[in-house]
Amino acid sequence: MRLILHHWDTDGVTSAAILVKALGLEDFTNLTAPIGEFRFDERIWDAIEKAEKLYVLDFNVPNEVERVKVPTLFIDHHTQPKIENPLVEQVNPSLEGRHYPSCSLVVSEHFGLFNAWTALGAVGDIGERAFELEWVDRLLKQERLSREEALRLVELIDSNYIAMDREGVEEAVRVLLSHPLKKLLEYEPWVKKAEAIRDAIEGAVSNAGERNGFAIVHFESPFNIISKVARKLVWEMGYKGAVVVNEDFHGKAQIYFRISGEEAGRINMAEVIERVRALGTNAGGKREVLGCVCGRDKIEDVLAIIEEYLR
Ligand SMILES: [Mn+2]
Repeated sequence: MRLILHHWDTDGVTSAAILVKALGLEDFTNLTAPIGEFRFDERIWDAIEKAEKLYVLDFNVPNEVERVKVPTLFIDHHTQPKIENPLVEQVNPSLEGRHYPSCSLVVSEHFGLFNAWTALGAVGDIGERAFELEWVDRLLKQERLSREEALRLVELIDSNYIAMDREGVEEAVRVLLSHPLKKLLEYEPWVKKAEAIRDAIEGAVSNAGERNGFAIVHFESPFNIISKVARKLVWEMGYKGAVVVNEDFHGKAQIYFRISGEEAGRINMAEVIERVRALGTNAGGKREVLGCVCGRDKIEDVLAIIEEYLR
């Protein structure tokens, strides 16, 4: 059995479809990891045991790949160490200091098969900036896809993982292989998921309260939309920052704190992250962002810290 493990996003799904088509695989299994977790779970390790050949695409898990005991082709574009496992052929231009916008392009170059899937992988990973790349434009034109249609297809394919639908992500590879892209613009399971996600984002944003120019939003949703809600509030609606709380994300709490570039000169986010982490939460982020997953009983404590910085 040929086993393909791929990232859950559009770049991972298109990379898998390109590989299947390039190799003319009739009989294959494709799996993705538990969404949001960069590791192989038991389901994946069980499948690897039955596999005669493994492909790992756009999924940056060098430590897991070091442990596999079957011949493996590991294609990626993320920065990662050189793999020592002799069973693994690692194809990654970043090892030679060359940065690729998507794994789909690495897969296409490796097999010499380029189509609109290659372009969609790049649109998925770097957004509208992909349209500045000559080859993206050319491959989309060849399939008579406009930029808007390409962005919409990425939204539709990504709706599977944003809805935390692991099975949906895995099915997406066969859906791509069996439909022309134009038809997929109306593929109902994806259109419905994308619609539900848009509604959930709109609903959260429209419930925003305000304090000292910062938006404060509480909602409950099984969708992983918290970063999109915060971006919308700060980038599109002009708040100085946003405190967003998903009070029930599969039984846990998600808390997200995003500030504008201007506020980042005033608020020491590294310090906020440090203090939130000291509560025993799983927190991380960068200069303008704090993201945190914790027990629902910790919400009040985390918010108490964040509120000290909203003055
Ligand atoms: Mn990628």
